[in-house]
Amino acid sequence: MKRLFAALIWVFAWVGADAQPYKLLGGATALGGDCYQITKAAPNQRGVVWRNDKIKLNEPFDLEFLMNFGDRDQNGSDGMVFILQTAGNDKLGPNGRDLGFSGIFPSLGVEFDTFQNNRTGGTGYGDPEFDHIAVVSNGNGNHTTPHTLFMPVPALESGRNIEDGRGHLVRIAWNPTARELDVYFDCQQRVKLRKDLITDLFEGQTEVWWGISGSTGTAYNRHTVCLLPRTPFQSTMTVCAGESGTLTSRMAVDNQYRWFPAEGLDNPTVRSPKVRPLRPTTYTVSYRNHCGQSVTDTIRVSIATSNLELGKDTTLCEGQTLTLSTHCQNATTVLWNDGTGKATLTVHQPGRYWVRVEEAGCVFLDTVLVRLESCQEANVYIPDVFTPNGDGVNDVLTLHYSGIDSYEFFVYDRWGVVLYKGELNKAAWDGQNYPAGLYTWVVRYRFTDQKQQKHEVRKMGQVQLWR
Ligand SMILES: [Ca+2]
Ligand SMILES: [Ca+2]
Ligand SMILES: [Ca+2]
Repeated sequence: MKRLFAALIWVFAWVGADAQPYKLLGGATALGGDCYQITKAAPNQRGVVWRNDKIKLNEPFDLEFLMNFGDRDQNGSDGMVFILQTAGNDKLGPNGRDLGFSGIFPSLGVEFDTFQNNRTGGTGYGDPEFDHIAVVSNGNGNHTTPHTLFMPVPALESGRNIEDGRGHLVRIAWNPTARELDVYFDCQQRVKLRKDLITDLFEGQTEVWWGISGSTGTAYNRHTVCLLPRTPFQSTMTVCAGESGTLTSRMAVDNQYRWFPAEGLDNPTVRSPKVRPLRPTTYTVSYRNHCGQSVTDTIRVSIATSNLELGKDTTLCEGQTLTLSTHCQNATTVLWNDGTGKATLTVHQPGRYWVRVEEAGCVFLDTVLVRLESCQEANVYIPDVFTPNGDGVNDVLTLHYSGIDSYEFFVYDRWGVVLYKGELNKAAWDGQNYPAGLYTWVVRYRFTDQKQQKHEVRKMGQVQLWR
């Protein structure tokens, strides 16, 4: 009887890896949760928070932040920049106009710039007078150079000041298929950049460090950022058969979720219902996002099953062996109750046997009871005396049998030398030229029982040769 015991192993691995999710450099400090102060409100500050979970650019990402640029509009500076880079997570540029970002390359930066550098002319830095968003590469914030990939636009469509002491919702989304980077500020799309980041910027590397830096100069502000709960929305998930998993929606602004269908869910109105589907199911969840938009996401839940099957409880004929098999082609590990790890187990004794296999990240268990049975379906009989003296009576040693498919019959002398080997339909041992005495025999035979199961039996005994 198959029994399943399963667990999603990767869930535990993921929790373990999340223990130290960020690295702070410069004046950056952790504020608790996923919030960081990048700079305090003081001149000539700089700081960066690097996340330890690298981003894969060959997969989509969709990140949301709450950025606060301080409350000093007059003499406030310099802003923050969202960075992707492959130089390492020990990098921090200088303070001032490059937002703690210069000198880091290869890199891409989405800058949120609150200070117009060189506003009176000079060498020119290309900063407009309004608080702006731009996309720049390789740590160079000078918008008069080709390093600016997306020219400055007002952070808010209205061009209003963003150093207002309030948190601003920033969303940065990457679509690797369209090779498009989208930046939203307070729910307004402000940037749509088409660029092959992997090839054009990162020399083919697909995994990049990511983080947020910021700085102040002679003018200053306090800069903070919070990563909004951003459980990466899975479009597919797998639940081990017989076990439950957890669906997770993105964060809703009003904490109201509607999952459909409700079948297989413990509660269809919470953000993270437990799911135990009886069949593969596509669930949809509707909610309102931070921008107040009604959003629908779908998750396809599949069920990981196993071919593990030790079969029904069975019997073992006395003196025989039985072979148990997992029938699993794709098991990553196998463990039988005797500690062995092969796909099959040879059973000599009755008892309860169990096996544990890991397959597709799930654990499956099965047990089978093996009872002892005296099988009368096939038998052999070998006399214990024979007299090869030519009198026509009992002159040869003959193996008597019934119900046997095949056998081998061996006679040994006292030193273990084979004197005779008999097979099905082959003549019996005539014992000629051998002295009177005790000889050992071994017979190995095979038969098929009424359930069409094949068995092999080995028997051993002795025969007295008289003259
Ligand atoms: Ca600036
Ligand atoms: Ca700028
Ligand atoms: Ca401003």
